[in-house]
Amino acid sequence: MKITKFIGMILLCLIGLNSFAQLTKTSFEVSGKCLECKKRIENSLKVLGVTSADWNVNSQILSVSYDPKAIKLNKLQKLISNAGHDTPKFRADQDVYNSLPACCKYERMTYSKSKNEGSANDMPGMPDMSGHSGHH
Ligand SMILES: [Cu+2]
Repeated sequence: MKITKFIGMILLCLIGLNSFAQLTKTSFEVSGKCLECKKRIENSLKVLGVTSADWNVNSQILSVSYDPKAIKLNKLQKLISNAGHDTPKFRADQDVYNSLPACCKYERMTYSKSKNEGSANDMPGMPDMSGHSGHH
């Protein structure tokens, strides 16, 4: 594959550039299934500011090196979700997900839309004192 050589060359160049830019490394979960997904995910981050993106098909963890002055973490995740893959912050559009090849139909990430911290029924003093169950 010629393209891998090409990408390799680009990566080598970018490693050279690393000494100039202040890079941030981060990793987060990206939903995907196969090597096609890996290509899609990594290609979605071939943008200015991102120096490397590597998605692990087994752990579903994406490792990214990027220049925080050029691109924000939210933007990274948005780009990936635009490509059809769920990220912790952005859910891929259902239509985009539907258009993925059959092999790529990963399990959707679950998002807790609104965390109702305070429960509606506030019960004062829950009688749950562990180790105090002795009746006399
Ligand atoms: Cu796939």
